[in-house]
Amino acid sequence: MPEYVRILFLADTHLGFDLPMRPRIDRRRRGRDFLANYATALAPALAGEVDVVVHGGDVFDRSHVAPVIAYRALEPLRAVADRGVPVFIVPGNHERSRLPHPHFAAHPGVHLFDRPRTFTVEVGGLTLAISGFPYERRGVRQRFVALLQETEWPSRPADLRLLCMHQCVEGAAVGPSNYTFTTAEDVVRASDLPAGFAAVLSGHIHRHQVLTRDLRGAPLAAPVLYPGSIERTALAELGEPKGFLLLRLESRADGSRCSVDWEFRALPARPMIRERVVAGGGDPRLLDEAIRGIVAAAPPDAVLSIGVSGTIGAAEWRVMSASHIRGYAPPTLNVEIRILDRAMVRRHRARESASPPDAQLSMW
Ligand SMILES: [Mn+2]
Repeated sequence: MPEYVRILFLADTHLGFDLPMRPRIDRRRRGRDFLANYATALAPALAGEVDVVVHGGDVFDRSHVAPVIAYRALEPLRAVADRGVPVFIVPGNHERSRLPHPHFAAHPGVHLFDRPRTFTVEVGGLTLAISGFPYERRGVRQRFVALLQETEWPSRPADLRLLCMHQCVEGAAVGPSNYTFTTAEDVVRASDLPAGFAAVLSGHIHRHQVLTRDLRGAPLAAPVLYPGSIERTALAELGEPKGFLLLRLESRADGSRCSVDWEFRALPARPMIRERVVAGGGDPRLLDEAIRGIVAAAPPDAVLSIGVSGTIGAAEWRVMSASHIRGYAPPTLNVEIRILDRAMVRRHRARESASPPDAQLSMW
């Protein structure tokens, strides 16, 4: 019997993102990329290459989703469980700490952290205890120690233990400026992580990272692993590799702390490009040409975000409308126009509120 456990850990799949049920217009939907990456990420589990699957939360992009989206998200997890691979799900903040349509996941091998609790499974002769709790939205910093206690983890005999959650931990970093979470109410203190867990598996932070030390450089009681999101959900993730984690936990012969190895498996992520143009100068053709130039230079499968500043009149709004840009942009491209001056947008919305939505500024 091998004395190790192989775990597939994915999180922040945000299914339902840009996936309208009745699209008004036919264009490339980023939601399909998320579904494709979700299937790719789960493939090793369906192929029998892992012993356990953990979803670290934000399965869905929203707390209310159409049944067909819930089915497409949860049925694959049931299929994994049907192969004899137990599945554990942490509800995240995007599903408001509870999974919608949970009946699609109903299977004796699918375990949901609907409250703080500890599940125990036998894998390859080892007893694996998996503790966790759903996303805590009110002051996890204050509540963390109590939540852990509510899982009753120390009272469950086990060879290996994991903690699963969907939270920020002190030291986690995001965004182009490398913003690092420190002492806010929604950040778990590194020193509150107890000894006894082989690893902490967490969703919520969309950049893949592994924390092994606190902000002062002291080693953590257990590594905190973030697989990150399976595709880029926002401009803040521009340039970040996307994927999931394969873990191998091995218990040491002397019964001391076990060893944890991890491998990041990359998933295809569409190129995300951020550009800026300045409107104004009295001739809307200049803005039209500037946007056309950016579109022409972008790879055809890019997710393009164009920030517009300057003076925007009626003619400028027309050249930035979704219907106008759709007229020349490749259908495989996603274009978003961001108006950097909020007051300009408010005035425009007030003026245009009676016109059909397609004539208004749209994100697409
Ligand atoms: Mn998320």
